[in-house]
Amino acid sequence: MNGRVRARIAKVSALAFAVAVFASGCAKDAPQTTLKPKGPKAATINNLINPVFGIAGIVFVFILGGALFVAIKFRARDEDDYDEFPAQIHGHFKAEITWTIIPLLVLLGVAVPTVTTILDLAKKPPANAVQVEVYGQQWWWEYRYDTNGDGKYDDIVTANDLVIPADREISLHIRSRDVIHSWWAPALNGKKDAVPGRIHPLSIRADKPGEYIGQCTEFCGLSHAEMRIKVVALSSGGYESWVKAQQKDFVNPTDPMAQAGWSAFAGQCTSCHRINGLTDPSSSPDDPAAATKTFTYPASEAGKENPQSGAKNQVSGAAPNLTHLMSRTMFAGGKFNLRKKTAACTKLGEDWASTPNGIEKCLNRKDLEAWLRNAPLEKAMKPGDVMSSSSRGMPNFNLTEVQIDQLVSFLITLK
Ligand code: HEC
Ligand SMILES: [Cu+2]
Repeated sequence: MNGRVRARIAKVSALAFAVAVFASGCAKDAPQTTLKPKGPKAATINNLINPVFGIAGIVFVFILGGALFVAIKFRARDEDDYDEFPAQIHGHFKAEITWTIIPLLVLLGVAVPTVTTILDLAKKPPANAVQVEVYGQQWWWEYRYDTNGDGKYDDIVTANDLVIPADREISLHIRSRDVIHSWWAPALNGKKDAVPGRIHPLSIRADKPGEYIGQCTEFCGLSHAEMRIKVVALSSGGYESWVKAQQKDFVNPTDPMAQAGWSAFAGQCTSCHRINGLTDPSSSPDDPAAATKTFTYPASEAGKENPQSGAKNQVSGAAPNLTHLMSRTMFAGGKFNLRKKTAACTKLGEDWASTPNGIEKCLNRKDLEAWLRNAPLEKAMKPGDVMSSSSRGMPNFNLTEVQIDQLVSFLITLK
């Protein structure tokens, strides 16, 4: 192969690589693109991106084109050219004014719409906005709702899926329990950091019902990449019924397997997880279904790291509230889907279809069992979720397979 052929091959492959990199930006199924806004806030941002990108493109073509033009037109043609100094234009008044004023005008042209966009996005949400506190944890998002307008975010406490009504403004109050996270659902608005000790406002609004995907965008530890965001926008009727369902308390399970899981849960899981209105299975050991005494959580845990102790719906501070676990679409910070569509699955009864997005799917029993078997297992489950008394994660309990089956039977009743 001679040198020229080799150089050509190198050129063609460099071009092919550049095209491939460029084309990879055009993926069809790219739910996290900011360039396809699905709500007015994101549309406002997009309306700024487009003209600014256009201006930047013109500047790019103009400058590079000019540089190329000069480089080619005035290139050295023979030996003498190397010694000759080009004509100097230092102090050329007209030229210097021109190349100062043009960039100034360009920057002004970009600054005006930028500032109006910032002011637009900073507008206070209307009084009837849905109020939700977003609470960043290592590594999952908790969502706490104030549905009765008393200023306390204790009416619904949930995790992973942020359920909202479509076509209504949602006023988010973004906080963090531990480290700095950043909340970003690109189709709905820009990102906002979640910083311990601060509350950052962000409004979102989805034009239509649907799911809007995002993720934590501030490195927050080992499982940062597994701290996903999913906004589930429902019709207003769908949202109202979701709110009603979420405010229902725990119902004693009747299936014997689930009852055994209930006892196991009360014994091992309640130091971290809350279930609203959980009754105490040990108050009536012979007939757990008859248990009526409300479960009391260990005194050591009461109010610990809990900014709203005494709240109506229990916030544990450090672990997801599981009262309506089965109404979610994913678990463990969105690392796993809670449901799976498989041909041969066991349907889980009538209520099963009442997922927030109304899609009937089967339980992802395999991952849920694996989670209980050993959540912190490196790679398999969630790295960094290592058990120690001070750890943030879900520990390994060394549960037996029988206990795992019982616990899953119990968790399934948390609709
Ligand atoms: C030491 C505190 C702790 C204990 C005890 C604990 N968990 Fe967890 N659990 C967590 C944390 C923290 C998470 C969230 C982890 C994540 O998403 O990274 C979690 C997540 C879960 C989830 C997923 C929930 C969701 O919405 O993402 C389930 C289900 C669960 N735990 C069940 C159990 C069961 C059953 C037990 C008792 C056998 C138990 N947990 C005991 C801390 C705990
Ligand atoms: Cu994070």
